[in-house]
Amino acid sequence: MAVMFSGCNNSKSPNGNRGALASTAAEKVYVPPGEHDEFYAFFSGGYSGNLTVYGLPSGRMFKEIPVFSQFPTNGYGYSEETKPMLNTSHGFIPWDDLHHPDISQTDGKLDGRWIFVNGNNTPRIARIDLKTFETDEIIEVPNSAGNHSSSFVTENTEYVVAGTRFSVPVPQKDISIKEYRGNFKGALSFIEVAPETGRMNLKFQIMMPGFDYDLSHPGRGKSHGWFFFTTYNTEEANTLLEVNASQNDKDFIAAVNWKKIEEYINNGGGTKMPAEYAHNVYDHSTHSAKSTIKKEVLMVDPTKVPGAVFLLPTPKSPHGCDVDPTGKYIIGNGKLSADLTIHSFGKMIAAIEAEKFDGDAYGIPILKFEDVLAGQVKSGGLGPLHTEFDGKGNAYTTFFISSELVKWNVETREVIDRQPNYYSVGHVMIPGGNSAAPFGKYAVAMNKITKDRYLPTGPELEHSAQLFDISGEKMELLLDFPTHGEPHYAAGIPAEILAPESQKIYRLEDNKHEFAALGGDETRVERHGNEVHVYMSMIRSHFTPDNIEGIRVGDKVYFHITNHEQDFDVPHGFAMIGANNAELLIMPGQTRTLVWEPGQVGVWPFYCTDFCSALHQEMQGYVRVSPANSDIKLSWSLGE
Ligand code: RUQ
Ligand code: CUA
Repeated sequence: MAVMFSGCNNSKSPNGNRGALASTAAEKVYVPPGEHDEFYAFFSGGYSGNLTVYGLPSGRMFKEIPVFSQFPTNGYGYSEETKPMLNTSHGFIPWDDLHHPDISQTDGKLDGRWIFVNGNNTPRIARIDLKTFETDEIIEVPNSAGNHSSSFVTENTEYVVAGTRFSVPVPQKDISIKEYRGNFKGALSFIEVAPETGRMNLKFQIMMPGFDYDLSHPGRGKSHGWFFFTTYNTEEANTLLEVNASQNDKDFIAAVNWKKIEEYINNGGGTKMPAEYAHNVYDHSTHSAKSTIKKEVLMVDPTKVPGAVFLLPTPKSPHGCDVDPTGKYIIGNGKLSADLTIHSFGKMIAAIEAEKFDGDAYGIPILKFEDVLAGQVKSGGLGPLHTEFDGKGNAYTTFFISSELVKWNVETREVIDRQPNYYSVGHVMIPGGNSAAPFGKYAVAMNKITKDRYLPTGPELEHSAQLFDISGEKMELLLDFPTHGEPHYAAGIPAEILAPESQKIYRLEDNKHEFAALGGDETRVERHGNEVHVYMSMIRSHFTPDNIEGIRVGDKVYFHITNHEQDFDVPHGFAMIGANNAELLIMPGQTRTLVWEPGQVGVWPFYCTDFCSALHQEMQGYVRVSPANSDIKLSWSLGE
């Protein structure tokens, strides 16, 4: 018996089954050592503030890209060069809540140049370069709070969009919360993206009624030029929302004709309004970020632009707002509804042209539910949240309450298959699933509750992702893997689009950092009053200079360190005892600066943190710190 039991335990999970896996599942996710995955998947980190990079189908994690949060692993947000990335109108904010990654598109197809992500808490959008996998730009979104319906891009990445989840007084002012109704407003922001550089610019905001704007997606194909936003709390309640914001049988999807608004503002429409927001840009030649505070925004009153904004009644507190690859259908995932609502873009246009309105909300025309409805998926499940597409005419909707992924046909709206999720699924991702051309081979469900799926790790467990093979009629569960932080959405792309472009080093001859020590003779130490600047270089396996004397208590020491390696995958690290920030991890050809304010007299070491050669442990140096009034002269050794 004992032998039998231990045999069982070796081959089965503790609850005695194989989680309904077919025996071929392992083969389908097995990527042999040394071989590469077929897809990159970028998972939002939610409350980690960062983005994680995984391979599919293996589920292996490759990297965590710091975006909105300080990241001691490489010094992002700690080094002088990257601190400006986290600047906002509220000052330095070293954390955010990152929800929805979206990859740039050209002609509705993923082009793999950038990935955009939103910061939910202190409203921001970041752009990450997919050559370097580094955050290149962060723009704050003014007049907003809880930037949740973001950061989705239009068919040619003309715009990346942000919509406020919480309506607030615009401009902000000191008023009673009881005066919410009519006084609080919801700003929808359209941020244009420069086609060559990706540079973001807040082109205009639309001042909408004080609803909660939850998610959004662009039109595509025929509906290109439109953007759709789900709303809830159209009741405009300001207390006990779980009851008071669920009174209306239907909330709305707001349909925004951004081309029309573009035309309006190009003809001088809109009102300039004071607003303070940070725009932070990282420059790869200076290896440094700059933060600028902007002072103005162009505000559009939608009632002044006839034909620009309409409201589509949608049951019942819709969450996800998803547009199919053809652009014909807009799916409202009414999270308190058992049925899924599918609106028809064509019917919407016809109803608008026939001016068949059913009243208005603050002057914005409301269409009739029956006039825009393409149909419903009946009894798909309970608590629909998000829908993704495979490009073969099928949609995949997550149901949070019934904890399942449901496949249905977009045209017939018949349910084809359903698979349980472990447990309580939020988003689902199919590579390219938010584009005109999805790669419908895998779907990844992102689950909120993990419970018994992994070995327990105390009260907090990582969330789980589940990989399905969706190449056949029925979905097949292949793999479970933990994800870091709380993944909301993710974005996937074939590896063959990104991998060949991935950058290997920064060229030293392109390094324009103002404190770079490029040639050997540029390494030196300079004192300007209490400020000391150390121009340092690093290469296997030494720092130049390695020993420094003449530093005093009360000095502010800037270590500007340039990595002279020009080989792929040879970063060096730098850590200084007693420095109250983090290490630096410096890529080949890059310059980074760490500030250290020595508080104690003595001789203090620094060292390289990344095991870079057999003599890595020898990669070290000392700084002699003398009393504040000492007259020991500044000196340094260059290895003689
Ligand atoms: S959310 S689980 Cu996208 Cu932040 Cu729906
Ligand atoms: Cu350089 Cu270890």
